Amino acid sequence: MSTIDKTQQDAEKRVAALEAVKLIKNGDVVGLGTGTTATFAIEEIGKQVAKGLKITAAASSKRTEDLAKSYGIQMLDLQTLGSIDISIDGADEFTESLNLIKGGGGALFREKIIASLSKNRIIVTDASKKVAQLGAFKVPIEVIPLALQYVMDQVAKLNGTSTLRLLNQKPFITDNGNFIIDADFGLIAQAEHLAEALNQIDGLLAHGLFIGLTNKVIMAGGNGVVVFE
Ligand code: ABF
Repeated sequence: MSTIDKTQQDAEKRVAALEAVKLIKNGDVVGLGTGTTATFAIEEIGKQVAKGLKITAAASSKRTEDLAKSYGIQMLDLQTLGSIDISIDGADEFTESLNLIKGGGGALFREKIIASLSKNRIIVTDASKKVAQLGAFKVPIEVIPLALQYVMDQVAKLNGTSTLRLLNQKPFITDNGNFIIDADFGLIAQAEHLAEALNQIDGLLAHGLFIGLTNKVIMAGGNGVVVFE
């Protein structure tokens, strides 16, 4: 991607994020996503908090938690949280039926818990994330390390090709101390079925197919903001 394209994409991410932050009300418990688009939202929430917006929040990753704290946002412990009013997070791919692939940043497990706890789940994206069918982006899968080979073998039975995610030539380690495999299933004809099949694999903590976990996608593109709901 050229610098101009990247600048344009960042501008779109910011527009979408700011639009989502308008949905937050005083008193809300807010779920904070991870990634560059969610970061634009967190920065804006920080500005609104400085101006007097009263909210509390829960983070989908350590880096989001640190960022939110740096903006003076009051953070809650996810462990004891029974409900979240609104969450704002990014995605790697989405369809008009509001199915997603998430987890490119490696925070998919907590992102899924945040989405599951949330009454209003908002996804913010630039126009590049919209697809007719999920699957060009590989499906991130968080795996308990000792089950790595077992999970990769089960993924292969579902016609997926697994690649262990690396960082500096070592396995990428999630906030939960686990590995990520990126699984290539090709274009996914029936995402619901694949998600269900992956859910059955022991040792697989979470996968990046988010089915029925989104109320609204706010996408900003060259023609302005488009909302899918
Ligand atoms: C998180 O950040 C992830 O689930 C997704 O992988 C990624 C989106 O990235 P970005 O907002 O940086 O494009 O929401």
